[in-house]
Amino acid sequence: MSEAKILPILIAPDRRLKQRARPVTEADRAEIERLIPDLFATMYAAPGIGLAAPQVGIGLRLAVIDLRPEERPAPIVLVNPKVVAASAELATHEEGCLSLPNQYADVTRPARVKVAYTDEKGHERTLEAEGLLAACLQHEIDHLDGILFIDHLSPLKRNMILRRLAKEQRLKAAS
Ligand code: K1U
Ligand code: ZN
Repeated sequence: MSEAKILPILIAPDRRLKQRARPVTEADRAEIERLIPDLFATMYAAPGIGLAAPQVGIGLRLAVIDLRPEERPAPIVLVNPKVVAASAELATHEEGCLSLPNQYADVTRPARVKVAYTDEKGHERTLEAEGLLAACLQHEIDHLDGILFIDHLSPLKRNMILRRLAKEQRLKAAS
C-alpha cells in the first residue's frame, strides 16, 4: 500500500470548481480506495475540516469530513451524499473554504439536515446533523454540485471576496 499524498487544492475562480461532479459507481471503487487517504491527508495538512474531490480536480461525488482532527479524530467518508431532509429553521455559521484561502463569511443554511450516503466500505448510511456538522455537510455537497459558499452571498459580498482573494494570490505569486 503506497503512502497517502498531499494533493494540490484548486483555488477559485478555477472553472473546475463550478462543474457538477458525477456519481461514483462500482467501476470507480479502486480509484476511490486510493483517493480517500489522499483526501484526508490533504485536508489534515491544509488544515481543514472537510474536502470534496472536485477541490483536487477529481469530478466524483466524494467528500471527507473530520470536525475535530486535533482532539479526537472522527473521519467521515461520503460517497454519493444527498440531503434527503432539511429543516425549515435556518442557522448562520461563519464558513471558510480551502479553495478560497483566508476568506470567511457568514452563510445561512438549513439548521438541521439528514444526509444519505455510502461509506468507504460500500455500506448505505444516513447521518442527521446540526450545528457545524450540518453546515460542513451542506458545504461539501455544494462542492459536488459546483457551488461555492460565496454563491450563497449577495453579488456585492461575493465579488468583494473574489477580488480580495485574487489580490492575495497575486501578492503570494510575486513574493
Ligand atoms: O470544503 C472546504 O473547503 C473545507 C472547509 C469546510 C468548512 C468550514 C467551515 C464551515 C463549513 C465548511 C474548511 O475546512 S475551511 C477551514 C476551517 O474551517 C478550519 C481549519 C482549521 C481548523 C478549524 C477549521
Ligand atoms: Zn469549500
